[in-house]
Amino acid sequence: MKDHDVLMQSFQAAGQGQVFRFWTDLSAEQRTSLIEQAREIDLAEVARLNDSLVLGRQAAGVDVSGLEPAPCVALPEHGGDTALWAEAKLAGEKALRQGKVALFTVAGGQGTRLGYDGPKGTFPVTPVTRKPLFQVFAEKILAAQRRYGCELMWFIMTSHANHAQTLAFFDKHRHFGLRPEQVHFFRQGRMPAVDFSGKILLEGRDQIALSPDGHGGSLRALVRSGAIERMERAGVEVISYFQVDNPLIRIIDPAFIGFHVRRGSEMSSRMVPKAFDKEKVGHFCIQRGKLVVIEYSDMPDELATLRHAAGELVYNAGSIAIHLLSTAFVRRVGEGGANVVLPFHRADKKIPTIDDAGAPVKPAKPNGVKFEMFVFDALPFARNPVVVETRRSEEFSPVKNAEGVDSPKTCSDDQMKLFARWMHAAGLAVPVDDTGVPTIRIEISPLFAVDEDSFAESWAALKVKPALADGLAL
Ligand code: UD2
Repeated sequence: MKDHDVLMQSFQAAGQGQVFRFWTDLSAEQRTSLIEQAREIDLAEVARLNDSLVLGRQAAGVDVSGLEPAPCVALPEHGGDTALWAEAKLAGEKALRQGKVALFTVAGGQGTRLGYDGPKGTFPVTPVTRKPLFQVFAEKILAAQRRYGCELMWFIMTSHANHAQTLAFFDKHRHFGLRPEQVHFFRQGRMPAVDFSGKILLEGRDQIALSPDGHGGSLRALVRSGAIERMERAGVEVISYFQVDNPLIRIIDPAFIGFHVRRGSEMSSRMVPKAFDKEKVGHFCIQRGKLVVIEYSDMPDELATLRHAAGELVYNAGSIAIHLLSTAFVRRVGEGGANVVLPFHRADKKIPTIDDAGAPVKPAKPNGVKFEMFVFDALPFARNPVVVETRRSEEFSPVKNAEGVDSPKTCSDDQMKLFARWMHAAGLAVPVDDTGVPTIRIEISPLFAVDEDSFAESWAALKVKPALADGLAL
């Protein structure tokens, strides 16, 4: 029997034979493509997920029992120990100089909310020169390499949908000054969507409805793609994990790295106090002794809004999806031993499909379920996880929506506010409105400065200082 007959039979046996119901109509090429897609599917995994998440044999929803607020390392201005912060910074700088740190961007999302046609990392994000997100990160890497005298490996996880475009973009822009060999791309895994009775959906006669398996899928993709092995061979011990949508992020922060290393942590996280009660960020909590993140959509309102007598929020630690992971931990979780399996989450969606005649169906309401893993679900498996506070204004302003909160406009304003603060600290008079947004357009490349101190240094070193009158791009 041919290989594909065996595969088709296994689908029949699993009650998923409908995937091949147009087989006789397909060309040889279409058949090969359908077989390749089918090979990506782990039928036992789908059966397990159907049982637990779709057919309702397990209580639906995330367990929110027994929650307590998680302890965090506070910033010095919020009572954190200044000496500890200084020691952490030194330890992080040492790890960087020793080449123990690599960067990892998850860029496999579909960016639907932004309505931008292209990989999100190619979105022009800076206020004056409209640099794309990928370039901002590349320049931060170049700046860190200069400062720490090391070469940093950068891993970028793409999706099937945006992989080729992402690679072409880096080629076209000559990797923004990085060596092509230090930038590594790999695609994340996909999961099939099922209807409400657990049947895998077709998107076309020769196309299974497959979609990215969530940023939590990055851990197994790091292992399966060989990225972890590459890191191990290069002596990398710490992976700086970040999302593609946030240009403010300090992707190489020695103090954060230092806390992670000194605590012997396997997975560390950045937190900001929530901006308002129901901000759309995860909540760091302790649940039966383990650190967990409860996503905003799962957090009961009464907990999200609960306040201490003095008025401050009890569950105030917001997750901004910035983590450090140890290489050994990613290998352990990514390989998925019996005791370290990341759960899948169910998302009911409108999934374009076809009817029995093969005609396209655009559903008006959710018609099926997608399965996704979240990276923060690895936290309960991590030894000594540490949560470190950061300043929102210096680290977090994602581009998610076309308008309103977390939009290109708010992100551009936040970048300019930050640059204006550096400039004010260096004694420059930048005109700002009452919210701190400069009234002239300014932009500072990471190659010029990455913080207040480096700005002061670079500015002092400029022989000819540019005028500020109409704006400034350094
Ligand atoms: C995420 C967090 C939220 C908060 C917020 C901060 C989840 C579920 N929630 O919300 O708690 O920290 O970020 O910005 O994570 N991605 C992939 N592959 C996928 C799916 C996503 O690479 O299959 C990437 C995507 O490209 C992006 C990141 O993961 O860089 C976040 O994805 P999102 O925008 O869907 O997450 P969001 O805004 O719901």
